Amino acid sequence: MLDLKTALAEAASSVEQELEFLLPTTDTLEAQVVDAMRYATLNGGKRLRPFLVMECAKLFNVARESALRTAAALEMVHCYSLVHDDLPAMDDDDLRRGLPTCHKKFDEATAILAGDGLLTLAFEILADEKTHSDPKVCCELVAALASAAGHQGMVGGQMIDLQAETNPLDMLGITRLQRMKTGALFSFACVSGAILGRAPEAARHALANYAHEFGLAFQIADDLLDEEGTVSDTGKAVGKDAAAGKASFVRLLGAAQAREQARRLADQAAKHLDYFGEKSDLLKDLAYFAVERRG
Ligand code: GRG
Repeated sequence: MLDLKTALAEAASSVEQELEFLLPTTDTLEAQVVDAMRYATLNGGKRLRPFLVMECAKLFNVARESALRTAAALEMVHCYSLVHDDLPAMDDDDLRRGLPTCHKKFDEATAILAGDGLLTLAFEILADEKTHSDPKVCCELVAALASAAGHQGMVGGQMIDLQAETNPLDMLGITRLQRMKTGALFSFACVSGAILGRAPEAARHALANYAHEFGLAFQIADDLLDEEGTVSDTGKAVGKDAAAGKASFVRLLGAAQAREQARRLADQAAKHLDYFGEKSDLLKDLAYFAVERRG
């Protein structure tokens, strides 16, 4: 079996090609927003969410094109969230993935539109029969991504996060916030494989539980990187959350305990995959990678 590093690189390269193919190009008057959509998406990134889609889809022998299109659609939603998160009205960041943020490269209005364009294109892709021949499966994908990205998921979590600067949260509050803001897209990444493969309920449950623990472990690692990482590790500004006085797992638990908790969560995430046997080994490895990563 491939080692995780090679498998991640292969998935990243496949999704890059698919994104390149699915993202429009134009020389008509609206070209600037299309250029900004491409700039915000074809710019590196770890492509962890697409990898999760592809690996989970493999558990159910899903056709590669279905998995790739779903992976690319999800990455577009993730990239939209990064573009909007970087705006002056939100985190006000100049650097993303080691490059100028979308509003710095273009302008604020273009960045807002580019995010909107990516979000809506993602749903167009999922609704297309090329993603799955059964319209019910397409509808299920669309509904699941809408709920993960919307007010009960990422958008709701972002709202709570913005308010957390003035309304500090306790452990339960932070866990709920992170489950919504970061965890919901990871859950979609895992469960979409099961939707595409029309998997039984028990398999969906196992993947949803894996995604839940994975998302929290990933977030704790992100908090640790914000406190301990460097700009060259992460390709973005660091230390901002702490400077803004935002409560985080690391601030509440301290770095050592937070790291321990992240490792425990990775163990638990891996345990949920026992249901799938050794076919899920790379997903197990990914949970540990998410905790130990440096960027
Ligand atoms: C604006 C609706 C809206 C939501 C924004 C996802 C998000 C919500 C904000 C991003 C800010 C942030 C640092 C969140 C913490 C976790 C996270 C999503 C990190 C970035 O994901 P990675 O590490 O990034 O997978 P790459 O660049 O590798 O894709």
